[in-house]
Amino acid sequence: MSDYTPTPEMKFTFGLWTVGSIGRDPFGAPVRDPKSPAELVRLLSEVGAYGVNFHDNDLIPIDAAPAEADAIKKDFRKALDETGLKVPMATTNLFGDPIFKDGAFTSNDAKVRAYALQKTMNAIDLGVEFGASIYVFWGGREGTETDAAKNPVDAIKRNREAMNFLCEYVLDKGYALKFALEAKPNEPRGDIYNSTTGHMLGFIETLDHPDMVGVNPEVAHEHMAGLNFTHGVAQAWEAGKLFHIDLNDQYPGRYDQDLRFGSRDIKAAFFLVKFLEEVKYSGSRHFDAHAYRTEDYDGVKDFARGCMRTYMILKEKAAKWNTDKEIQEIVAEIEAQDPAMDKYLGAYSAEKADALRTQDFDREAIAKIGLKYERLDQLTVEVLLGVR
Ligand code: GLT
Ligand code: MN
Ligand code: MN
Repeated sequence: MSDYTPTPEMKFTFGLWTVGSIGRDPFGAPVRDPKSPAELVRLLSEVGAYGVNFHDNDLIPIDAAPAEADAIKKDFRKALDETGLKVPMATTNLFGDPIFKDGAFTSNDAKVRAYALQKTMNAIDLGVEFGASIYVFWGGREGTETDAAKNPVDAIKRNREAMNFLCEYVLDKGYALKFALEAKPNEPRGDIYNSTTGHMLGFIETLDHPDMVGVNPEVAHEHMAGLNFTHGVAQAWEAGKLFHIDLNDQYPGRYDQDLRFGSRDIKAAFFLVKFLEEVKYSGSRHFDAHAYRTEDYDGVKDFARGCMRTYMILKEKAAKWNTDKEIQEIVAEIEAQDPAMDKYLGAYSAEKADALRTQDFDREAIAKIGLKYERLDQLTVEVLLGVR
């Protein structure tokens, strides 16, 4: 058993907005005093994180004067240099300012769409200045409360136009930067366009530079929609599109909770970690979550340490699952293939189809075989509960 100390290879990262959350919610005022970006870098270093990500306005307030912006950047840079923390990802806040009340890239107002492009170009420059190689797009306001307000096809076209423009901008500047699109079904809008990772994957293929664009799936966003997160992640991975990942937790059917990773659906978290480790996912493991509103900054550190520790524990449990004798016997049985079927499966040929037509299948006998999935799942639960 290890001591679950985070290592740089795990690439555990947090957004400034995560540990920096001051606990404001729609019903209540902040419960923690704000900390500067540099202070948050030091907090993250203390808990053992590898890196820190930011929105343009997490670092530099939207109305900061140039001198103020320079001073903040200097301070932030100093904290990064002193701690060795990296900035693997950056993003734009296209949701907080009132100008984005009807969306940014999909707004009906051309001035808003143009401003959103301008803001994003500046934010891309800022991210690249601090070393980011992944740029996330979370279109929290790209949606509607009423479909009377916007034609969804126009919204798709506007979104595409913006992505194409910004890909060209990156190419023009010669930046080594890839985009990762993050889906969410709703909140803060009533409904958000491209609501799941699957929608995003479809959308990406319609862009001018699909090779530059992947996804940033978030646990909570797929769980809000009642979906299986690992399946979405697997689809993205298989398509070569898993550029980034947002780890947290969420009860389905509730408001956006952004809970500590693994704190709600431990089995789903286990299968996710097992998947990421087995495919050797090498991107950031970014925790996009918040400490409970009940916490002070010691509690925020508990929260951040907890996210990373749970990941490391689940990684160890996955290794245990892979070497558990009884589990592996069942897995071997499940995966055993009947070589007599090889001649029918795989790529189509007319001969194969003809031969297959004449094969007899004993449907009843095949269907009668028990598959032992109950036993397999119970053994999984017992690994997780620490009794195996
Ligand atoms: C916001 C949202 C997250 C996104 C962040 C990036 S901001 O907190 O809830 O899911 O990843 O814009
Ligand atoms: Mn997120
Ligand atoms: Mn979220």
